[in-house]
Amino acid sequence: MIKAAAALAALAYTASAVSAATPGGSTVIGSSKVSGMMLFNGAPGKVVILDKTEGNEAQIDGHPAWGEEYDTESNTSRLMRVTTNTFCAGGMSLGNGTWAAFGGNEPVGKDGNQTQPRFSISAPYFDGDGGAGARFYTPCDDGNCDWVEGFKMAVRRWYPTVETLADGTLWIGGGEDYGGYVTDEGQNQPNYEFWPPRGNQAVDMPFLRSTVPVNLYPLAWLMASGKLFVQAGQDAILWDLDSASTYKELPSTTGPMKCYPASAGVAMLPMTPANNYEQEILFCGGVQRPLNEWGNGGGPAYNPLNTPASKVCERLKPEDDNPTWTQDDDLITGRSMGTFVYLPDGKLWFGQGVHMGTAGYSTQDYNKAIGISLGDDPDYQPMVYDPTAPKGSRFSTEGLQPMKVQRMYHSTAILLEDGSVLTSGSNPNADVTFDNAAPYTNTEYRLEQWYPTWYNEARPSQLNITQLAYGGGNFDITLTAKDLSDDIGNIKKTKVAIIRSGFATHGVNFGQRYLELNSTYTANQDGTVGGTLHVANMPPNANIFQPGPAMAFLVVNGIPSKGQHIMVGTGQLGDQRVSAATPLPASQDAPPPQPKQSSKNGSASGKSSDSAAGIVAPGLKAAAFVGAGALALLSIL
Ligand SMILES: [Cu+2]
Repeated sequence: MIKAAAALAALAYTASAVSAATPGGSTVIGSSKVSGMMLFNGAPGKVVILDKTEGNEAQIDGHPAWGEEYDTESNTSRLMRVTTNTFCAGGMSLGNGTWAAFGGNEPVGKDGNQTQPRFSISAPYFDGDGGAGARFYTPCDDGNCDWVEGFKMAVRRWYPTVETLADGTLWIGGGEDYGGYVTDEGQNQPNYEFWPPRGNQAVDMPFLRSTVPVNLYPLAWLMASGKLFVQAGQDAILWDLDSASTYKELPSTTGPMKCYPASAGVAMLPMTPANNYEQEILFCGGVQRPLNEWGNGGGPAYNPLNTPASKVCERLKPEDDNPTWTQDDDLITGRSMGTFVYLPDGKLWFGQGVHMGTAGYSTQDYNKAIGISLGDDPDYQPMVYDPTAPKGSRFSTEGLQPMKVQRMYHSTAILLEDGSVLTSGSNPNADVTFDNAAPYTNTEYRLEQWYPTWYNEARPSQLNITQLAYGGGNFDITLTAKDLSDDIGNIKKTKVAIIRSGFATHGVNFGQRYLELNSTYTANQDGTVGGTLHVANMPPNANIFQPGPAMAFLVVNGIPSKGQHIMVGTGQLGDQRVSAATPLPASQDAPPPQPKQSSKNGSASGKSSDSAAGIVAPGLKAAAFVGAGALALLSIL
């Protein structure tokens, strides 16, 4: 009897150990049907995965599938219709909630070979030319919406970067006509264009000519002034989009190469009231080799598999009066293709990638065991980076277990609503491959979810906001004793974080931003634990955090609520109706404990006790996320 009970208990323990989330650990939650070369969080509980054209087993419309929407709560998915070759596209969300994926490759057959005749849509994959492709997806409620194709950019772009602008339209820059390890002058695209198109012509950008050969997926962020910061090779500029000219040449770094295929991990550091929304970019890892060794489209002029990836982290404030590259803490282990993902608490998860070599693949004789991969020795150990920690202690692996699945070339990671990180992909092969001698270089479909150390803590209530304006009125959030973990002291440690998780591909989550809203508080004056958080709208400058979809988290003492999908801005392209910010009331602490007395009339901060609600600027309608996002594709043409 006792024995049976013990056996049962052991069984129960095993079962829960398998299914439960281990803080600091991870779980393989299922498998995608297409390999996760591109990944974004498009709607509550739903991520979209895009692959390149290849021989996935899952079929749609008589050809292999290359797109999928995966439900992270039910672990079910539906295939999506993507027919033009998305290898290696770039993408981002527009200010109206539509997602876009631009560029890629010509039609290919098996093993990525050109179709015969070239550019024909033919067996076995029946894919179309994605070189200048522009594809759009607007999330909807009914599980039926899909990619809409048939639009074209002005030029072909393989490896383009996409950044949202202050009016919610897109900047699409760089890339090359056809694939290659690095850019060749013959097929470089030293230019950019907009979507919706402005005159249907690419605008010349000399910086993308002078940075050949290491300028694919140029690293670009819109800055508070409206200038575009662009980094490629070891150089950097601020670009004036209005005059279409270089506004300022920034110092070059002597540190590692950061652009693809060196593929450093990059992120704009969280913008907070405490740092006055200062914009600082962090670059970690990559590969340090002289410019003349990067070779050409066919492959590198050195053997990357013998080259350890860099540990070096550098920061730059592009709009400082005198911007300088400053050394940050080293990565704990060197990394190419490492990926930063914001966590709602204001720290950054860093994972994925390899210790040796670079992104990309090419047929060489370096190491046949790993097929054609130019990177090796995957790093399974995630780190957490705390930008506010004292120097010397910013990276930590404390309490973090190694991940289970390698994430080499063509892998991705994205933030989920519950504050965990979903990782997908890895496929350093020209086509679906299961027979490399080193199995970790085979095509990978497993999805693995990583859990922050606070994952199982009691969480504050989810916010009930749907839309945020730029400036204008403030709104109140009622904080219960439960939200504050029964400790009134936590009201001082409460914030609202807005995160755009962005469009993940090739080790970069394009468009990723973190902004803490300005806030003050009024603690309950009656001695009970609770109060009101007074929260400002977005700062009155759409360059700081561009319009479009994002998630909002209530964070109390470092523990976040579940993320609420919201719309930042009007939900439409064009003028975002920026207005001056209304000052917040001064914070009011709880009175010091008094001798007990009757307090029938003593309750009350006098603040609204409504549940949290987003207040938007006058003239804006608070719209549900899907409502704001579901607009006719016509409006972006
Ligand atoms: Cu690629």
